[in-house]
Amino acid sequence: MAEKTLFQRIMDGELPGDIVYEDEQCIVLRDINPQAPVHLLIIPRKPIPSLNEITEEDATLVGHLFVVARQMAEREGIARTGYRTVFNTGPDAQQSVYHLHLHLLGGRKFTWPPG
Ligand code: DGP
Repeated sequence: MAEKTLFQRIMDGELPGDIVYEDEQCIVLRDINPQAPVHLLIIPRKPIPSLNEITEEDATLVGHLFVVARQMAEREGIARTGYRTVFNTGPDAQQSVYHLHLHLLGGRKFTWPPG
């Protein structure tokens, strides 16, 4: 069997994690290495490695991750000022954990294009 990802181990209670929200489909953690005053990771319970592996069957789940991102943005007080949602996919995008996760970043002004 493939080794569990870090996020799977946090979800299974084997490692500590600052879980700020959870439901049947996903959990939300504070990023351990925040890149903005608000930096949350919205992680589906289903262990999909990256956006490269999603299928039509995952469409509702991926939509749910964005609904949760919107709710978290409101809860964190960044909905009005703005925020960024990011899926890093693969080596060029610096994906480091191969369990799909949506970054929600806010609380500061970002530049475009991203680095
Ligand atoms: P990515 O590079 O897109 O695969 O993002 C992985 C993120 O996971 C990165 O921003 C750092 C974060 N991270 C790594 N280890 C841990 C951990 O043990 N706990 C939490 N909460 N976040 C972690």
